[in-house]
Amino acid sequence: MRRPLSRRLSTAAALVAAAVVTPLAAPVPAAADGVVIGGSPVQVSDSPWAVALASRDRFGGTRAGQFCGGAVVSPTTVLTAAHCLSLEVLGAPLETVEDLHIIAGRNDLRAAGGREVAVRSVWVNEEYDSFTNAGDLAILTLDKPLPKDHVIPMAPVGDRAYEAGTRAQVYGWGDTTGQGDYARSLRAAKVQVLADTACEAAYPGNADGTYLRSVMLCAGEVEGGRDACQGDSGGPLVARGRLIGLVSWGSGCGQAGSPGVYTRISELLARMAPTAAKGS
Ligand code: 4AZ
Repeated sequence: MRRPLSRRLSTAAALVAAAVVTPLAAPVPAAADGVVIGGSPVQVSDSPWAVALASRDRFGGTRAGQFCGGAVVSPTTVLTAAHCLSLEVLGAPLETVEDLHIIAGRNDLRAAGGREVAVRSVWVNEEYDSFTNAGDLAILTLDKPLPKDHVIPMAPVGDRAYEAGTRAQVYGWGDTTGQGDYARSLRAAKVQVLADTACEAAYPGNADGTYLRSVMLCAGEVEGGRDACQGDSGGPLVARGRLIGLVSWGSGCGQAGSPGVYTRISELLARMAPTAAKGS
């Protein structure tokens, strides 16, 4: 049975609401599609916390309606990007999208397998600024719990996983070439956490956007070539086995001098309850 989405505030969401607030600068929002540039296929069984966000009603059934990514942080909680749920991306108000669901445990979007779980409620960060892209976070509460082994811990404030030079991987079913060649199967690209100064230099506040180190995370390769892209938005950036970012925005995909920008997970945790901040 289909149920309309609501924007009921969960406890976690309320905590986050209190938290992710503010920041603000000016970038170019990431699109509704996602692509991992310069990546290679991975088994979703090895990264079960990487899920697809989908609506066949809005995006058609060819690729099971996939349009963004998400990260499983509790059996019933998936983090994604706020911009994935915008009118611009959905082409309709969120409240009217009745078949929003996540797809877990499925490598090939054109095959069966894994599970599709309806989204029961959605919390979109009220502070998300579609012009600046700051606060690009939404929390989905699932209708039924996923197995516990799907959950990835979030890296707390001060975790070494955020240090520049740390190897990371970004996951998604997005465009793999920048030409609209959307992946059938989950892919991952090896990137590294870059110094905030790299993104501040790339996105100082011009038309491409403004990088805000307090709420965003910079990752990619200095020479380009490996990056997230359209369709990967909302998907996980993982380092040291922990979630450090969500695909958010950037200028193009995989271009030298234009790193990927991610929603910084520690910002979220820092504003949540102490127990959550410990990653438990
Ligand atoms: C997008 O449009 C998008 N290269 C996502 C990530 C990046 C650029 C665009 C980063 O969804």
